[in-house]
Parts: sequence; C-alpha cells; structure tokens
Amino acid sequence: MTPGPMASRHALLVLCSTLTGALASTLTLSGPARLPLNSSSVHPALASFSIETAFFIQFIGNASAPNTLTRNLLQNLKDRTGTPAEVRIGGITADSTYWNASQEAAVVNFVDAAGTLFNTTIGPGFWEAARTLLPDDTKITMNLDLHDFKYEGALAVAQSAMDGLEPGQLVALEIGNEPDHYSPRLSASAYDASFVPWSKNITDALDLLGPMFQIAATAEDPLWPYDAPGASSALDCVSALAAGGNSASTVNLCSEHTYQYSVCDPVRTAVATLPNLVNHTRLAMYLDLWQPRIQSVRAQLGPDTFVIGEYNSVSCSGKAGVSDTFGQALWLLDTTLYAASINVSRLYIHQGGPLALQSSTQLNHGGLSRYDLWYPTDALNGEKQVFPSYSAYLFINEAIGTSRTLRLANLWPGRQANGSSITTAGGDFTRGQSVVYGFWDVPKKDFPTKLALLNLEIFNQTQAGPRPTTTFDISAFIPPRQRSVRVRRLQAAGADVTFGNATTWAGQTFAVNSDGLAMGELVEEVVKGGYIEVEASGAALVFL
Ligand SMILES: *[C@@H]1O[C@H](CO)[C@@H](O)[C@H](O)[C@H]1NC(C)=O
Ligand SMILES: *[C@@H]1O[C@H](CO)[C@@H](O)[C@H](O)[C@H]1NC(C)=O
Ligand SMILES: *[C@@H]1O[C@H](CO)[C@@H](O)[C@H](O)[C@H]1NC(C)=O
Ligand SMILES: *[C@@H]1O[C@H](CO)[C@@H](O)[C@H](O)[C@H]1NC(C)=O
Ligand SMILES: *[C@@H]1O[C@H](CO)[C@@H](O)[C@H](O)[C@H]1NC(C)=O
Ligand SMILES: *[C@@H]1O[C@H](CO)[C@@H](O)[C@H](O)[C@H]1NC(C)=O
Ligand SMILES: *[C@@H]1O[C@H](CO)[C@@H](O)[C@H](O)[C@H]1NC(C)=O
Ligand SMILES: *[C@@H]1O[C@H](CO)[C@@H](O)[C@H](O)[C@H]1NC(C)=O
Ligand SMILES: *[C@@H]1O[C@H](CO)[C@@H](O)[C@H](O)[C@H]1NC(C)=O
Ligand SMILES: CC(=O)N[C@H]1CO[C@H](CO)[C@@H](O)[C@@H]1O
Repeated sequence: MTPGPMASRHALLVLCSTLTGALASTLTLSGPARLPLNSSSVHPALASFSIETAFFIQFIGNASAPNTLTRNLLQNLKDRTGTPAEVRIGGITADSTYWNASQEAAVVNFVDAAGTLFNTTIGPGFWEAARTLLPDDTKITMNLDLHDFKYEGALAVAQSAMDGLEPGQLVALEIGNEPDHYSPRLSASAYDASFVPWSKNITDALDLLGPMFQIAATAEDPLWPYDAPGASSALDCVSALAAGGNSASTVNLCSEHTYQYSVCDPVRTAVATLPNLVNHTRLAMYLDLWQPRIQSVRAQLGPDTFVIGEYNSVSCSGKAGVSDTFGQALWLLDTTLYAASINVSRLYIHQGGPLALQSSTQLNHGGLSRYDLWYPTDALNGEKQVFPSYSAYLFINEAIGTSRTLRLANLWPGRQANGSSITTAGGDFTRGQSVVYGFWDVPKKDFPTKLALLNLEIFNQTQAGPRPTTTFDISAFIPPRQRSVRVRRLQAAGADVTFGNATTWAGQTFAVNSDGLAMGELVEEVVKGGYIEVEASGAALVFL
C-alpha cells in the first residue's frame, strides 16, 4: 500500500452479537480503490508444484498406466489461467538420483527391508511420462545430484532431461537440494566451487542457449535481523551470488525453500498446531524474513527471478489434523498471495512421501506426505484422495485468470513503511484473522477487478455453537455505477475438515469420486450493497 504505517489502517472493526448469538464483526475497508504504489505483478504460474523425484511417477503414472486423478487435477488448474502450473522435480531424493538409459521401468527406488529409500534410478520412461502426461506446455525444473560430487552423474541426468522432454520444456536446472543442510554444510564459496564449473560445463555440453540454472535451493530460514551474527555467512541465493555464483553467466533464477513448521523433532512438533498455521500475522512475519533477499536477487537477476522452489507448511512430511485440513487450504491461499505481494514470482508446493533418512526423530514413516494436496494412489497411511488444500490453488488460479497484466496488493492488514506486513503488534486488530488482497488488471487502475477476502478465525466442525462471521465492507472498492458483485466461495464445515469431498470451491467438489473433475453445480452469488459476509474459516473471491 501507500507508504506509512497508517496507510491501510483506515478501517473499522465493529463487533456485535447476532440474534443467533454468534459473534459477528464488520471490517470496513476505506480505500483508495486505485492501484497502490508498490503493488506486485502476478505470474500466471504463481501456484506451481515441486514433486519429490522418487515419487514423481507415483503422482503422474507412466505411459501405460497414466494417473488420471493427477492429470485432471493439473488440467483443472491450467484451464483457469491458460498456463500450466510449473513442475520442479526434486527434493532430497534428487541428491541420490541416477540415470540408466537401458532401464525399462520409468523409475526404480532402492528401498531396503526397513523401508529406507537409498536411491532412485530413472530411465527413458520417466521423461516419456513427464513429456506426455503433464498438461501441454508444462515447464519443468530438474534438480540434479550434487551430494555425490560426481559431475558425470549430474550431467547424465541433465542430458536425459534435455533429450527426453519437448524442446523448450526444460526451463531450469538446480545443482543439489538444500546444500546448506549437507553434512558438513556447504559454505557459499564451497557450493559455488562446484556450481560454477558444473553449470558452465553442462551449459556447453547441452548447448544451452542462455542461462538456465536456478541457484541455491537452500533450506535454512534467514537469520533476523539481517545483521545478526552469522546471518551473512549462511548459504543462500544472495551469498551464493556474492561469492561469484554467476561468474560463468549461467544463472537465470534463484530458489529458497520455506517450511515454517516441522515434525522432524518433538520440540517443533509441539508448535505445529492448526491455530498457529492459520494465522496471517505468523505466516507474513515468516515470509517477511525473505524480503531483503528477494529485493537483492531481483535487483541482480531481474523481476521474475526469486522463486520459493520447494515449500509446504510442516516439514518432515506434514502432520495429521494440521497439514491435511481445510485450515491448510486457508494457509496455502494466504501464503501464496502474501508471497506474491512481496514479489516472490512462483511458489512450488512440495508433494511426496516421508523419507526414513530425513531425520531419526521424525513423526512420519512410510506412505505419502500428510501435506500433499492429493494422494494419487492408495498409500500406507491413507487411501487415494484429494485433500481440502487442492481447492486453494483453484481459488488462486481463478483470481489470476487469463490476465497477463495483473497486479496484486495486500489491502488488509497492509504494509508498514518498510514494506512488511502490519502485525498484531503493529496494529492489526483482527489478530491475523482478516486478510484482503486486491487484483488490478492494468491498464485499468482506478478500481481492482477482484478482491480476495479471507476469514482465518478457526471454526472446527467438531465445535458446538453457531459459526462466527466477518462482514467485509468493500463499498469503497466498487465503481460508482456498479450495482452488484459476483462472489465465489471456498468452503468446508470447519478448519478441521480433512476431506476434499467435503470441501467446495464455488459450490463444487474436486474429489476421487469424479476423478478430480468438478462435481456439483457451480455456485456464484450476486451481492448488492458492498457487504460481503465470510464465515469463520472461509474465503471468498469477489469479481468487481
Ligand atoms: C515489488 O516490486 C515492485 C516493482 O515491481 C515494487 O514497486 C514493490 O515495492 C515491491 N514490493 C515489495 C514489498 O518490495
Ligand atoms: C540399467 O538397467 C538395466 C536394465 O534393467 C540393468 O540390467 C543394468 O544393470 C542397469 N545398469 C546399472 C548401472 O544399474
Ligand atoms: C507403469 O505403472 C504400472 C502401474 O504402477 C506398473 O505396473 C508398470 O510396471 C509401469 N511400467 C513402467 C514401464 O514403468
Ligand atoms: C543404491 O543403493 C544400494 C544400497 O546401498 C546400492 O547397492 C546400489 O548400488 C545403489 N544404486 C546406485 C545406482 O547407486
Ligand atoms: C569443466 O570443463 C573444464 C574445461 O573443459 C574442465 O577443465 C573441468 O575439469 C570440467 N569440470 C568438471 C567438473 O567436469
Ligand atoms: C470422502 O473421502 C474420504 C477419503 O477418501 C472417504 O473415506 C469417504 O468415504 C468419502 N466420502 C464420500 C461421501 O464420498
Ligand atoms: C519492518 O519494520 C518492522 C517494525 O519495525 C520490523 O519488525 C520488521 O522486521 C521490518 N521488516 C523488514 C523487512 O525490514
Ligand atoms: C496470531 O499470531 C500473532 C503473532 O504470534 C498473535 O499475536 C495473535 O494473537 C495470533 N492470533 C490468534 C487469533 O491467535
Ligand atoms: C480446532 O481443532 C484443532 C485441532 O484439529 C485445535 O488445535 C484447535 O484448538 C481447535 N480450535 C478451536 C477454536 O476449537
Ligand atoms: C511501503 C513501500 O514499499 N513503500 C515504497 C513504495 O515505493 C516507493 C517508490 O516507488 C518507495 O519510495 C516506498 O518506500
């Protein structure tokens, strides 16, 4: 929003009790409705995917047995923007993935009797699947193995991707996954000592026409404040670039990973709760840690170059009752839009399964990750199903639509003078529960074309009593002669709902019983008067 901590705080919150006894509040947004300075542009593939290499074929299937659930769910997303979600194939298993040109199976995972996944070998069928089963024009980022420090192995996988995909389909290569977590951890210069010659030699070997490497792919959160001891010696995009990471002119993108919560150990497991997850103040303060890095990278590499190339809510494969819920859908919606508002170009939500070697003290073993948006097949820890969070990506992609000049701003709680979100301490009296984003379809700047309204207050389906609501007064954003707005809703019986078949986007479910296709009648409300009611644990997309 416009500069100054008070800029977007011209809003009123009125609390009252309705006849039914449920708590209702009204948040009046004051405008101005005009495109704010400091809005960000929105990439059509903002809502993208990272799929763990070892699980990629389980998700999309192979040429003789395609996974139609995954195919339909990805196609639904493309249908809404005209641009497919991008797919980064990578994660921990990329660092033990090898190429075998004569292997018949698309993928072979070496798993021992105790269930430990040691390594992954991919053959031509892997790329045939990626080439033929993803929506047309899906862009792929491939994560190469750095951990073995064997250049020939990384080159072979890179070459196989180039040969196996459509021309132009491979858009980026990463060297190593989370090299800042290797044992011993790599410094920026130690990482660059491999990254620079490898990226240069692969560029030459593959005859790449321009820079095609995505630097860093690091795991650690930034230390804060940024002058804290050790903050600048961490390996990340900025330090890797500063140490000469782009000295061979091979870098076009940078990626860092974000997982705010974790079940890798008991201490962090205790903090990974649903109320902590579904809180705008907490997620915005977390993402704000990256702002200095985002700004630095964009200044060095260009506007669409900072991506969150792997992320999810709870690391070490998620937590039942938290990352598999409708609350996660609200978290995903807010996280994606907030990250876009601070100029993250694309976010790749991670899909895969627990890896026994990730941590000796972790909660999850076997099956698929409890933060996946869907289970493409039956698994050890659950049947084939779609989780509520999938529908958040439908919401985002309908907000983006086919516009290629879209700009986004966080209207509530808005920004402080330094660009960070207004926090509870800074004056967000909704305590991180009400969130509003505006979308402007430039060159139209006077009024937004859409608003996203989020009510993050937790209401559980298991909870007694009436469901609270917040009414968003958006009158200031409606053009004078316009009489009504259209509204589509993201809904479930509560934040604790874990079934996609009990979650609706615009009245429709996208679940296994319809193989991921829309089921039910489309529901779109027409609302007059500028007052939009949103139930606790709910969100609405308003078309102006
Ligand atoms: C995002 O980038 C735009 C320029 O494209 C800039 O005006 C804006 O201030 C940036 N936002 C933040 C939070 O840095
Ligand atoms: C490659 O796959 C073929 C066919 O499965 C197998 O015979 C061969 O041993 C594999 N090569 C390596 C190096 O693993
Ligand atoms: C394709 O997938 C099916 C089902 O999982 C499996 O039985 C078959 O072996 C796979 N084929 C290849 C070539 O990987
Ligand atoms: C995978 O790991 C197993 C067990 O350590 C080993 O025997 C095998 O050689 C490894 N495969 C490759 C391709 O490195
Ligand atoms: C990269 O290529 C250079 C020049 O051909 C060569 O000296 C160097 O050994 C290569 N590096 C690797 C890791 O293969
Ligand atoms: C909804 O999905 C869950 C999980 O897959 C399943 O157990 C349940 O039977 C489904 N309910 C209906 C009504 O289809
Ligand atoms: C912005 O200012 C707030 C309040 O002083 C501070 O907590 C936050 O860390 C700052 N953010 C950045 C990115 O400098
Ligand atoms: C959300 O998190 C902030 C920061 O931790 C906290 O002050 C606030 O009370 C939380 N909101 C709710 C509803 O718990
Ligand atoms: C809702 O349920 C979650 C667990 O699923 C719990 O952590 C949370 O406290 C509940 N919230 C309310 C308001 O009851
Ligand atoms: C809050 C914020 O990011 N303010 C900036 C908006 O952009 C102008 C220039 O375009 C900067 O001067 C402000 O600091």
